[in-house]
Amino acid sequence: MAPKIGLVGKPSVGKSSFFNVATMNSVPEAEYPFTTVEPNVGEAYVRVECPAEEFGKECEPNTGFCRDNTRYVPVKLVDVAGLIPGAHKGKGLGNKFLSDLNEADVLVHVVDFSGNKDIEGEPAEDHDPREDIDFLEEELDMWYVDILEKGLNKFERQRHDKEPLENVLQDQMSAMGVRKSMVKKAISEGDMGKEPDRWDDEDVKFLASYLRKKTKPMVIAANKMDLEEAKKNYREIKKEDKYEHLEIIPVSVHAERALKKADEKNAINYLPGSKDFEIKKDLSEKQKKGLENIRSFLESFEGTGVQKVLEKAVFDELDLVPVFPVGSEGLTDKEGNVLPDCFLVHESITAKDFAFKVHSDLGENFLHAVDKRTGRKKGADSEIKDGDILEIVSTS
Ligand SMILES: Nc1nc2c(ncn2[C@@H]2O[C@H](COP(=O)(O)OP(=O)(O)OP(=O)(O)O)[C@@H](O)[C@H]2O)c(=O)[nH]1
Ligand SMILES: [Mg+2]
Repeated sequence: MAPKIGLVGKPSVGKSSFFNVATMNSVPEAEYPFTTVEPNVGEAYVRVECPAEEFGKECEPNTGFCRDNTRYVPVKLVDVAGLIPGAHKGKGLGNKFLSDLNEADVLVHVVDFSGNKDIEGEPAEDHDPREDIDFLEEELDMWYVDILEKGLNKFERQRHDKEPLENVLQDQMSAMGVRKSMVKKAISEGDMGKEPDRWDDEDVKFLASYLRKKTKPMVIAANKMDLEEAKKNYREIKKEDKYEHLEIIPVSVHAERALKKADEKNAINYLPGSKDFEIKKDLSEKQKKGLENIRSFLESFEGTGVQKVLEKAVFDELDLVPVFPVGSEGLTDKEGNVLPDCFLVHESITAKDFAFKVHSDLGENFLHAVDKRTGRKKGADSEIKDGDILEIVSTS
């Protein structure tokens, strides 16, 4: 199962533009707020080093693609409607669409760093992006509070069942990925006691916020960095202690789009995520100037930021690593395709957990795995490693 990344933020910050450029779609994007109402779901990619070259081979991916020895592995991207302050009380489009993000494993908060839009996405001057960073966390917390309260009410109503609180809450919030262990840990860290009828609003908010941060870790995409105002805001905010704990990645969706288009037209050679590109065709002076501007942007910010945001989310926030399952013959599957699959799995899983991810039959009938680099056997409990190529040997 590919990890799912949700794009959130106030209207007109470039969520749909980010979605389009990362998934090569063309959903509507526009200057006015609430351009998006229904969610868009698409396939984006994260980069992984392809191991085929180590063996003097070329890979044949079932999903995604490979370019210059870099494997682009699919992840799911979801673009939803804009969110404004007070959404949890029904403002704007309210927060009903947040349920479209229930299953998101990680969020990307797209922020317009230029300050050219107010908090509701209407044109403005000198709007402070700090406000956007702050309000969004509050709205997400309130979304969790609403659902948590439903769970607490249920717990009160069913007291006679003697079902532990963490079980009731895990049930109520399962769509969001809340687990019993998280509820227990939050309650102990918040030092709030185990009797919800004694909790005040602050306790409930603490628990909601804790669960939100655990189940929806977040990366901030500081978008529109091609504009001077955005660069200025970024430099200032980066220096502030208050925002030190956040992953803020400078992004220009427009720069990424220009490069991808030029690459498609064979005018340049650009690999998504790279810090540079090569001009292949004779271009007009104007075109060259435009591209040179983008080149200096790439130098300053180490790329356009689009790939970096996706990869921060998948590799740093979710701690996923690539593992390549193959059959018994060399590096191929039964059909003879070289390194056909790449799974993104949590770095702490075992060889047997991995077998279950590939196929439940392989997990149930697991004997051992074989590390295809060394030929050594790996037992059920041995941890998988970043970039492993594994054959699963089972009785089935
Ligand atoms: N300068 C600049 N403008 C951008 C960039 N990315 C998006 N925009 C512009 O921002 C505006 C809003 O873009 P959308 O992608 O529709 O924004 P959204 O966040 O999906 O908005 P809603 O669907 O209304 O919530 C459009 O005019 C885009 O062209 C960027 O990297 N740089
Ligand atoms: Mg949109």
